[in-house]
Amino acid sequence: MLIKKPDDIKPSEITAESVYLRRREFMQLAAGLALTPFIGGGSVEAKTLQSLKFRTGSAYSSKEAMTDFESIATYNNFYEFGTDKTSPAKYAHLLTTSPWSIVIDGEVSKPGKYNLEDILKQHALEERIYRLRCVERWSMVVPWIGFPLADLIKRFSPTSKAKYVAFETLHRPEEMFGQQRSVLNWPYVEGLRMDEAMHPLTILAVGLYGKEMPNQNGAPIRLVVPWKYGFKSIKSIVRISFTEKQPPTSWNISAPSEYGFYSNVNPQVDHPRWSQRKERRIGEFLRRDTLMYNGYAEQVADLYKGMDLKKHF
Ligand SMILES: Nc1nc2c(c(=O)[nH]1)N[C@H]1C(S)=C(S)[C@@H](COP(=O)(O)O)O[C@H]1N2
Ligand SMILES: [Mo]
Repeated sequence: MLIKKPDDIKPSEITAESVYLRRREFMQLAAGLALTPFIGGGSVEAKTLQSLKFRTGSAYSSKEAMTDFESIATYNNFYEFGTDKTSPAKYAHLLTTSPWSIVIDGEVSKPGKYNLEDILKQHALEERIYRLRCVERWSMVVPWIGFPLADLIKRFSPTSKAKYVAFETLHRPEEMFGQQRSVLNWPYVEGLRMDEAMHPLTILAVGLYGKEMPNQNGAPIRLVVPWKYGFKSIKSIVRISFTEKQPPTSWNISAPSEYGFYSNVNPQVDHPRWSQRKERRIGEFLRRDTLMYNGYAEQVADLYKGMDLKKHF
């Protein structure tokens, strides 16, 4: 996100499925030659995505047209697999997502290391169709499958000292070769204020389009905070910590003048290097006006009452 000046999406960047699949085969071959140690003899086939059971019809879902699956699964930001939009779809299959556990620690009554399967048994899944707005000025509408983060937080009962929730992505450079270069401070970390984390719009997602999460979208479990720029929605989470102090966040560490802790979608606050007033919805030609809080102002504006949003960007 820092390396190239963001540009509009060229149609050539979003390839048709057949082209993409053929190119992926080629890239896997190339990866096999160049990156043999990371493949480790395992299968290089992308995993077959299992269907999930879930409820539909959430009142929080957007009624806008959904972005097609191919675009959602081939135009990604996941720097652990390279900085190009197309790299995650090519290389994320190298990540082993099972078994998976999550460490819950910090200011919490029930700390521990929990198997993801055991956590998921406690939560009914639902579909949430949300707008996602990247700081690079493109947007999508994604039918996520997940459950409210608030439900998980209540289950582990944070102490009264817990003011923030911090999240950490897996650090496994042998499978995430992007972590072999210091593009970012690994592991990727993010955080929310407790009231943001408890907000009913905030979910942990384990799938999209009715199936389990493609690796490139953050399998097996990622955060989705729809009123914030996409980078707050951290992927492939292995740790959730409850803290008294505001936790560090990867993009803020990397470029503090460009990425603040809050990172709410706000067309009135320019990124230092570009305006945030407009966005390109993937698949559309004309740009749209970017909406305050990505269109979720009615639900979330109260959380920021009295805050100077130019200072707390
Ligand atoms: N661990 C991790 N999480 C991440 C990122 C990343 O590079 N690493 N990129 C972020 C950015 S900048 C965006 S826009 C979204 C993209 O999510 P998507 O690829 O599912 O559309 O993931 C976010 N979560
Ligand atoms: Mo992003």
